[in-house]
Amino acid sequence: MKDVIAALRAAKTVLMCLHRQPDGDSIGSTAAIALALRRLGKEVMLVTPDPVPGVYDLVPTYPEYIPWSAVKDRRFDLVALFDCADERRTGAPQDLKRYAPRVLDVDHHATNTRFGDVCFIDPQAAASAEIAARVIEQLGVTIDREIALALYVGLETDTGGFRYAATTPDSHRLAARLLDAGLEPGEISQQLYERQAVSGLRLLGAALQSLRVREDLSLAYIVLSSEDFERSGAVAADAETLGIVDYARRIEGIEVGALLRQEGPHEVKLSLRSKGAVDVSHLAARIGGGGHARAAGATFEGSLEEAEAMLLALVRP
Ligand SMILES: [Mn+2]
Repeated sequence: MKDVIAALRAAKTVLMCLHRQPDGDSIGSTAAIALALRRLGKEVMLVTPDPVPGVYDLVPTYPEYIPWSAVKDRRFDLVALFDCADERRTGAPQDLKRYAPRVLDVDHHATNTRFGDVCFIDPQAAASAEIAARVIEQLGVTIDREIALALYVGLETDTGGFRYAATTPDSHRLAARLLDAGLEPGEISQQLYERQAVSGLRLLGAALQSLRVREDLSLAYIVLSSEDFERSGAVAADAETLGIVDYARRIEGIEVGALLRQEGPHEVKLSLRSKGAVDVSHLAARIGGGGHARAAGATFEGSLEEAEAMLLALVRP
Protein backbone atom coordinates (compact mmCIF):
# COMPACT_ATOMS: atom_id res chain seq x y z
CA MET A 1 0.00 0.00 0.00
CA LYS A 2 2.92 2.36 0.72
CA ASP A 3 4.08 1.91 -2.88
CA VAL A 4 0.57 2.62 -4.20
CA ILE A 5 0.42 5.90 -2.29
CA ALA A 6 3.96 6.84 -3.38
CA ALA A 7 3.15 6.12 -7.05
CA LEU A 8 -0.01 8.24 -6.93
CA ARG A 9 1.73 11.06 -5.05
CA ALA A 10 4.64 11.17 -7.49
CA ALA A 11 2.42 11.45 -10.58
CA LYS A 12 1.25 14.83 -11.87
CA THR A 13 -0.70 13.41 -14.80
CA VAL A 14 -2.63 10.16 -14.52
CA LEU A 15 -4.52 8.11 -17.06
CA MET A 16 -7.23 5.94 -15.51
CA CYS A 17 -9.02 3.22 -17.44
CA LEU A 18 -12.19 1.21 -16.80
CA HIS A 19 -12.36 -2.49 -17.62
CA ARG A 20 -14.29 -3.94 -20.56
CA GLN A 21 -18.06 -3.83 -20.08
CA PRO A 22 -17.52 -1.53 -17.10
CA ASP A 23 -19.59 -2.34 -14.02
CA GLY A 24 -20.46 -0.26 -10.98
CA ASP A 25 -17.25 -1.15 -9.14
CA SER A 26 -14.95 -0.35 -12.05
CA ILE A 27 -16.72 2.97 -12.58
CA GLY A 28 -17.16 3.82 -8.88
CA SER A 29 -13.68 2.97 -7.62
CA THR A 30 -12.00 4.66 -10.58
CA ALA A 31 -14.16 7.78 -10.28
CA ALA A 32 -13.46 8.09 -6.55
CA ILE A 33 -9.70 7.90 -7.07
CA ALA A 34 -9.87 10.35 -9.99
CA LEU A 35 -11.81 12.86 -7.85
CA ALA A 36 -9.38 12.42 -4.93
CA LEU A 37 -6.35 12.93 -7.18
CA ARG A 38 -7.87 16.12 -8.57
CA ARG A 39 -8.35 17.42 -5.03
CA LEU A 40 -4.56 17.06 -4.80
CA GLY A 41 -4.12 19.17 -7.93
CA LYS A 42 -3.34 16.32 -10.29
CA GLU A 43 -4.53 16.03 -13.86
CA VAL A 44 -6.59 12.89 -14.51
CA MET A 45 -7.96 11.63 -17.80
CA LEU A 46 -10.62 8.88 -17.82
CA VAL A 47 -10.76 6.35 -20.62
CA THR A 48 -13.13 3.45 -21.24
CA PRO A 49 -12.88 0.52 -23.69
CA ASP A 50 -16.70 0.16 -23.84
CA PRO A 51 -19.47 2.72 -23.29
CA VAL A 52 -20.44 3.43 -19.68
CA PRO A 53 -24.07 2.28 -19.17
CA GLY A 54 -26.48 5.19 -18.65
CA VAL A 55 -27.64 3.75 -15.34
CA TYR A 56 -24.34 5.00 -13.86
CA ASP A 57 -25.04 8.63 -14.77
CA LEU A 58 -25.28 9.42 -11.04
CA VAL A 59 -21.50 8.98 -10.74
CA PRO A 60 -19.97 12.50 -10.82
CA THR A 61 -17.43 11.69 -13.57
CA TYR A 62 -20.05 10.13 -15.88
CA PRO A 63 -19.83 12.75 -18.71
CA GLU A 64 -16.03 12.52 -18.94
CA TYR A 65 -15.17 9.10 -20.33
CA ILE A 66 -13.35 9.05 -23.64
CA PRO A 67 -12.52 6.07 -25.87
CA TRP A 68 -8.93 4.87 -26.29
CA SER A 69 -8.86 6.36 -29.80
CA ALA A 70 -9.13 9.87 -28.28
CA VAL A 71 -6.06 9.33 -26.07
CA LYS A 72 -3.87 9.17 -29.20
CA ASP A 73 -0.16 9.53 -28.43
CA ARG A 74 -0.55 11.39 -25.17
CA ARG A 75 1.89 10.43 -22.42
CA PHE A 76 1.20 10.46 -18.70
CA ASP A 77 3.25 9.96 -15.53
CA LEU A 78 1.11 7.00 -14.51
CA VAL A 79 -1.56 4.64 -15.80
CA ALA A 80 -3.73 3.66 -12.81
CA LEU A 81 -6.20 0.77 -12.92
CA PHE A 82 -8.71 -0.22 -10.29
CA ASP A 83 -10.82 -3.42 -10.52
CA CYS A 84 -9.12 -4.58 -13.73
CA ALA A 85 -7.99 -8.21 -13.45
CA ASP A 86 -5.68 -8.27 -16.45
CA GLU A 87 -4.18 -6.01 -19.07
CA ARG A 88 -6.43 -7.29 -21.89
CA ARG A 89 -9.49 -6.12 -19.95
CA THR A 90 -8.33 -2.51 -20.47
CA GLY A 91 -8.96 -2.85 -24.21
CA ALA A 92 -5.89 -0.63 -24.75
CA PRO A 93 -4.80 -0.64 -28.41
CA GLN A 94 -1.13 -0.50 -27.38
CA ASP A 95 0.98 -1.75 -24.51
CA LEU A 96 0.12 0.30 -21.39
CA LYS A 97 3.80 1.27 -21.14
CA ARG A 98 3.33 3.37 -24.27
CA TYR A 99 1.11 5.72 -22.26
CA ALA A 100 3.18 6.05 -19.09
CA PRO A 101 6.47 4.79 -17.63
CA ARG A 102 4.61 3.20 -14.71
CA VAL A 103 1.44 1.16 -14.40
CA LEU A 104 -0.50 0.85 -11.13
CA ASP A 105 -2.73 -2.21 -10.66
CA VAL A 106 -5.11 -2.15 -7.67
CA ASP A 107 -7.76 -4.85 -7.51
CA HIS A 108 -9.74 -7.39 -5.48
CA HIS A 109 -9.88 -10.20 -8.08
CA ALA A 110 -7.87 -13.20 -6.86
CA THR A 111 -7.10 -14.00 -10.50
CA ASN A 112 -5.43 -10.60 -11.09
CA THR A 113 -2.34 -11.21 -13.23
CA ARG A 114 -0.28 -8.52 -11.43
CA PHE A 115 0.49 -6.79 -14.69
CA GLY A 116 1.44 -3.47 -13.07
CA ASP A 117 4.79 -2.12 -11.92
CA VAL A 118 3.08 -1.49 -8.60
CA CYS A 119 0.34 -3.96 -7.61
CA PHE A 120 -1.98 -4.13 -4.64
CA ILE A 121 -4.39 -7.04 -4.74
CA ASP A 122 -6.70 -7.77 -1.81
CA PRO A 123 -9.08 -10.65 -2.59
CA GLN A 124 -10.68 -10.20 0.86
CA ALA A 125 -12.15 -6.89 -0.23
CA ALA A 126 -15.78 -7.23 -1.38
CA ALA A 127 -15.27 -4.44 -3.92
CA SER A 128 -12.37 -2.50 -5.37
CA ALA A 129 -14.21 0.50 -3.94
CA GLU A 130 -13.23 -0.73 -0.44
CA ILE A 131 -9.55 -0.61 -1.40
CA ALA A 132 -10.06 2.75 -3.13
CA ALA A 133 -11.49 4.16 0.13
CA ARG A 134 -8.34 3.06 1.98
CA VAL A 135 -6.14 4.63 -0.72
CA ILE A 136 -8.04 7.93 -0.51
CA GLU A 137 -7.68 7.98 3.26
CA GLN A 138 -3.95 7.36 3.05
CA LEU A 139 -3.65 10.12 0.46
CA GLY A 140 -5.09 12.40 3.15
CA VAL A 141 -8.11 13.38 1.06
CA THR A 142 -11.44 13.84 2.85
CA ILE A 143 -14.24 11.63 1.54
CA ASP A 144 -16.74 14.32 0.57
CA ARG A 145 -20.22 13.67 -0.81
CA GLU A 146 -19.04 13.30 -4.44
CA ILE A 147 -16.29 10.81 -3.60
CA ALA A 148 -18.65 8.98 -1.22
CA LEU A 149 -21.24 8.62 -3.97
CA ALA A 150 -18.70 7.10 -6.37
CA LEU A 151 -17.45 4.67 -3.71
CA TYR A 152 -20.98 3.72 -2.67
CA VAL A 153 -21.97 2.84 -6.25
CA GLY A 154 -18.96 0.49 -6.44
CA LEU A 155 -19.58 -1.04 -3.04
CA GLU A 156 -23.35 -1.41 -3.38
CA THR A 157 -23.26 -2.99 -6.84
CA ASP A 158 -20.32 -5.37 -6.30
CA THR A 159 -21.83 -6.72 -3.07
CA GLY A 160 -25.23 -7.16 -4.73
CA GLY A 161 -26.70 -4.66 -2.30
CA PHE A 162 -24.67 -6.14 0.60
CA ARG A 163 -26.13 -9.61 -0.01
CA TYR A 164 -23.19 -11.50 -1.54
CA ALA A 165 -20.97 -13.72 0.59
CA ALA A 166 -17.94 -11.49 0.03
CA THR A 167 -19.67 -8.77 2.10
CA THR A 168 -17.85 -8.20 5.41
CA PRO A 169 -18.25 -6.02 8.49
CA ASP A 170 -15.73 -3.71 6.79
CA SER A 171 -18.12 -3.35 3.83
CA HIS A 172 -20.89 -2.23 6.17
CA ARG A 173 -18.58 0.05 8.15
CA LEU A 174 -17.51 1.74 4.94
CA ALA A 175 -21.15 2.03 3.82
CA ALA A 176 -22.00 3.72 7.11
CA ARG A 177 -19.18 6.23 6.69
CA LEU A 178 -20.28 6.95 3.11
CA LEU A 179 -23.87 7.52 4.23
CA ASP A 180 -22.53 9.86 6.92
CA ALA A 181 -21.07 11.96 4.09
CA GLY A 182 -24.65 12.79 3.09
CA LEU A 183 -25.83 9.99 0.81
CA GLU A 184 -29.42 8.78 0.59
CA PRO A 185 -29.35 4.99 0.01
CA GLY A 186 -32.99 4.84 -1.14
CA GLU A 187 -32.40 7.52 -3.74
CA ILE A 188 -29.28 5.76 -5.04
CA SER A 189 -31.01 2.37 -5.35
CA GLN A 190 -33.87 4.02 -7.18
CA GLN A 191 -31.43 5.53 -9.67
CA LEU A 192 -29.57 2.25 -10.06
CA TYR A 193 -32.46 -0.21 -10.12
CA GLU A 194 -35.74 1.54 -10.82
CA ARG A 195 -35.15 3.23 -14.13
CA GLN A 196 -35.49 0.06 -16.15
CA ALA A 197 -36.08 0.27 -19.87
CA VAL A 198 -38.84 -2.01 -21.21
CA SER A 199 -36.29 -3.50 -23.64
CA GLY A 200 -34.31 -4.84 -20.67
CA LEU A 201 -37.37 -6.55 -19.21
CA ARG A 202 -38.17 -8.10 -22.61
CA LEU A 203 -34.61 -9.44 -22.66
CA LEU A 204 -35.14 -10.85 -19.17
CA GLY A 205 -38.29 -12.54 -20.49
CA ALA A 206 -36.30 -14.20 -23.27
CA ALA A 207 -33.64 -15.17 -20.75
CA LEU A 208 -36.09 -16.88 -18.40
CA GLN A 209 -37.70 -18.62 -21.36
CA SER A 210 -34.31 -20.10 -22.31
CA LEU A 211 -33.48 -21.33 -18.80
CA ARG A 212 -32.15 -24.88 -18.80
CA VAL A 213 -31.79 -26.90 -15.63
CA ARG A 214 -29.40 -29.82 -15.31
CA GLU A 215 -30.04 -31.21 -11.87
CA ASP A 216 -27.51 -34.01 -12.47
CA LEU A 217 -24.81 -31.34 -12.74
CA SER A 218 -26.30 -28.92 -10.16
CA LEU A 219 -26.23 -26.45 -13.03
CA ALA A 220 -28.80 -24.03 -14.41
CA TYR A 221 -28.02 -21.85 -17.38
CA ILE A 222 -29.49 -19.17 -19.59
CA VAL A 223 -28.74 -18.74 -23.28
CA LEU A 224 -29.08 -15.36 -24.99
CA SER A 225 -28.56 -15.20 -28.74
CA SER A 226 -27.90 -12.12 -30.87
CA GLU A 227 -31.53 -12.42 -32.05
CA ASP A 228 -32.76 -12.12 -28.46
CA PHE A 229 -30.96 -8.77 -28.23
CA GLU A 230 -32.26 -7.61 -31.60
CA ARG A 231 -35.84 -8.61 -30.83
CA SER A 232 -35.90 -7.01 -27.37
CA GLY A 233 -33.92 -3.92 -28.35
CA ALA A 234 -31.65 -4.45 -25.33
CA VAL A 235 -27.85 -4.17 -25.35
CA ALA A 236 -25.16 -6.39 -23.84
CA ALA A 237 -24.75 -4.13 -20.79
CA ASP A 238 -28.44 -4.70 -19.92
CA ALA A 239 -27.74 -8.37 -19.23
CA GLU A 240 -25.17 -7.26 -16.66
CA THR A 241 -27.19 -4.51 -14.97
CA LEU A 242 -30.28 -6.76 -14.80
CA GLY A 243 -28.23 -9.47 -13.08
CA ILE A 244 -29.66 -12.04 -15.50
CA VAL A 245 -27.14 -14.74 -14.58
CA ASP A 246 -28.23 -14.52 -10.93
CA TYR A 247 -31.65 -15.92 -11.87
CA ALA A 248 -29.98 -19.20 -12.82
CA ARG A 249 -28.19 -19.43 -9.47
CA ARG A 250 -31.35 -18.68 -7.47
CA ILE A 251 -32.88 -22.09 -8.08
CA GLU A 252 -33.13 -24.46 -5.14
CA GLY A 253 -30.68 -27.34 -5.33
CA ILE A 254 -28.57 -25.61 -7.99
CA GLU A 255 -24.93 -24.82 -7.18
CA VAL A 256 -23.77 -23.09 -10.36
CA GLY A 257 -25.70 -20.61 -12.49
CA ALA A 258 -24.42 -19.64 -15.92
CA LEU A 259 -25.20 -17.26 -18.74
CA LEU A 260 -24.11 -17.80 -22.33
CA ARG A 261 -24.41 -14.54 -24.21
CA GLN A 262 -23.67 -14.37 -27.92
CA GLU A 263 -21.37 -11.42 -28.72
CA GLY A 264 -20.90 -12.12 -32.42
CA PRO A 265 -21.19 -15.02 -34.87
CA HIS A 266 -18.08 -16.64 -33.36
CA GLU A 267 -17.92 -15.22 -29.86
CA VAL A 268 -19.84 -16.13 -26.70
CA LYS A 269 -19.45 -14.54 -23.29
CA LEU A 270 -19.76 -16.96 -20.38
CA SER A 271 -20.72 -15.70 -16.91
CA LEU A 272 -20.62 -18.08 -13.96
CA ARG A 273 -22.08 -17.73 -10.48
CA SER A 274 -21.68 -20.17 -7.60
CA LYS A 275 -23.42 -20.59 -4.26
CA GLY A 276 -20.03 -21.41 -2.71
CA ALA A 277 -19.38 -25.15 -3.08
CA VAL A 278 -17.77 -24.70 -6.51
CA ASP A 279 -14.98 -22.19 -7.18
CA VAL A 280 -16.08 -20.86 -10.58
CA SER A 281 -12.90 -18.77 -11.03
CA HIS A 282 -11.07 -22.11 -11.50
CA LEU A 283 -13.62 -23.20 -14.11
CA ALA A 284 -13.34 -19.89 -15.97
CA ALA A 285 -9.54 -20.01 -15.84
CA ARG A 286 -9.59 -23.35 -17.69
CA ILE A 287 -10.84 -21.53 -20.79
CA GLY A 288 -8.75 -18.39 -20.36
CA GLY A 289 -11.10 -16.37 -18.14
CA GLY A 290 -11.02 -15.40 -14.49
CA GLY A 291 -12.80 -13.69 -11.62
CA HIS A 292 -13.82 -14.58 -8.11
CA ALA A 293 -14.74 -17.88 -6.41
CA ARG A 294 -18.47 -17.11 -6.70
CA ALA A 295 -18.50 -14.88 -9.79
CA ALA A 296 -16.34 -15.39 -12.83
CA GLY A 297 -16.41 -15.14 -16.59
CA ALA A 298 -14.67 -15.96 -19.83
CA THR A 299 -14.91 -15.37 -23.55
CA PHE A 300 -15.40 -18.40 -25.77
CA GLU A 301 -14.70 -18.52 -29.48
CA GLY A 302 -17.31 -20.51 -31.33
CA SER A 303 -21.06 -20.83 -31.83
CA LEU A 304 -23.68 -20.81 -29.07
CA GLU A 305 -24.14 -24.58 -29.47
CA GLU A 306 -20.40 -25.15 -29.09
CA ALA A 307 -20.34 -22.87 -26.07
CA GLU A 308 -23.16 -24.87 -24.49
CA ALA A 309 -21.26 -28.13 -25.00
CA MET A 310 -18.14 -26.49 -23.56
CA LEU A 311 -20.07 -25.35 -20.48
CA LEU A 312 -21.45 -28.83 -19.82
CA ALA A 313 -17.98 -30.33 -20.18
CA LEU A 314 -16.54 -27.66 -17.88
CA VAL A 315 -18.88 -28.36 -14.95
CA ARG A 316 -18.90 -32.14 -15.38
CA PRO A 317 -16.86 -33.58 -12.49
MN1 LIG B 1 -15.17 -5.41 -8.59
